[in-house]
Amino acid sequence: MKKHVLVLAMSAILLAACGKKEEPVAAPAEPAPVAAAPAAPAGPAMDEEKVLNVYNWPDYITETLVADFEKEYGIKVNYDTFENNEALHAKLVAGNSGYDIVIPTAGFAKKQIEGGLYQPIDKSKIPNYANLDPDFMSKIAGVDPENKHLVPWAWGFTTVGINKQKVEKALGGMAMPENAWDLVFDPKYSSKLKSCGIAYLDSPSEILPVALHYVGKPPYSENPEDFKAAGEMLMKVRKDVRLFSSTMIDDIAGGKACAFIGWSGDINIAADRVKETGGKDEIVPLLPTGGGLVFIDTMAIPKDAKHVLNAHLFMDFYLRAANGAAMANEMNYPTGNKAALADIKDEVKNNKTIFLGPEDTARLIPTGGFSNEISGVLNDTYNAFKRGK
Ligand code: N2P
Repeated sequence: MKKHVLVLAMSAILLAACGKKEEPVAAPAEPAPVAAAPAAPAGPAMDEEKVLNVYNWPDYITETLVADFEKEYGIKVNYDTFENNEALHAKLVAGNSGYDIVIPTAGFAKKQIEGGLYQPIDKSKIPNYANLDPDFMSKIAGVDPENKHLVPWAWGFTTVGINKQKVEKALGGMAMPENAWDLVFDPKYSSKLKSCGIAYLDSPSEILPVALHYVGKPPYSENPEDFKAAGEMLMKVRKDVRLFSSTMIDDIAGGKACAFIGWSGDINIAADRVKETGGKDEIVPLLPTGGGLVFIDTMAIPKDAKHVLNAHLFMDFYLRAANGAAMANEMNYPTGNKAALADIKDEVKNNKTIFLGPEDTARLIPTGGFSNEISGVLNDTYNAFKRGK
C-alpha cells in the first residue's frame, strides 16, 4: 500500500516537472517543497504483515532456504509439512487453511485448479520465472493450461529402493527379479523380504498408480474394476509390509526397512547418509524395467491466502539459480530451473537415479491425475489395503 502511494507521488512529481518544462513562463522563485522529498526505496512488493505460511512435503527443502529468505526480507516463515496429496487436498477443500504457498503434485493439482482452489500467479512479480526451462513448463501446461497457477518446486520419481546387502541375504540365493516392482508386489519375493522389512510410502495416489500399472491396468485408470484388480494384488502382500511412511529416510538409513517404495531423492539421501556415517550397507534406488512414477511438485497459492505478495516474493526467491542448484545438490531433486544447471555438482548431474538417462526416462509412467469421482474408489482401495481387510 505505502509503496503504491509513493509511486503515485513520484509520478505526480515527474508529471509536474514535465509540465513546467513546456511552460514558457519563468521558473517560480521558490523551489517546490516536493523537490526535497526523499526517493522511494527500491524494493519488492510485500504484504504489510511480514508473515508467510508454507505447507510442503517432509524432507523437501534445503537447510538454509527458509532462514535465508527470512533474513533477506524480514518475513517470518511458518513452515508445516503434509504426508501426501490427499492430506493437502483435504485442507484446501475445508478452506481457510491459512497457507499462502502449498506444494501439490502437478497431476493431482489439476482437479484443484479446475475446482478453483488456487489463484492465478502474477508472473510480473516473479522476475526469476525467466530461469525456468520452457520445455519443462510445457509439461506442466498439460495440467495447468498456460502455466497460470503452478510454479515448479522439484521433480523426481517414485520407485523401488533396496538395501542391497540385506535384500541379498533375505533372498537367500534367489536371483533378483528383472522387474524391481516384484520385490514389493509379488509374494514370492515379499514373503522373503518381510524379515528385513518392507516399507511403502503412505501416499494413496502414488501407491495405486504403480499397483495398477503392475497388474497391467492404466496407471491413472478411471475404472473401478481396475482398482479391484490392483487391490487384490496389494492384499496378497499386505502381511509382508512392515511400515507405511512418507518420512522414511531414517528408517532406510537406520536399517528398519530393506526394500521400499520411496521417492528417488529420499532414497539417495538415505544412501548418502549411510556412506557418511561409515555404514557398510549400500542403499540403491532401482530403475525398474517396469517403470517408475514421475512426479512434478509445484508451488501454488490457495484462493484464500492472506499473504499473496509475500508468496510471490518467496517464489521468486526460490527460483534464483543458486537455490535451484542447492535443491539438487543437497536434496537430490532436480527443479526445472534451467539457470541452476551450471551450478549443479557433476556427481549429482551424472547420477542416473537423480537425472535419468533417456532409456529410463522413456520407461517412466508419465504424470497424470484422478478425477474426483474415482478418487473415492482409490481411497477406499488404499484404506482397505492398509487395514488389511
Ligand atoms: C521428498 C518429498 C517428495 C514428494 N521427501 C513427492 N511428491
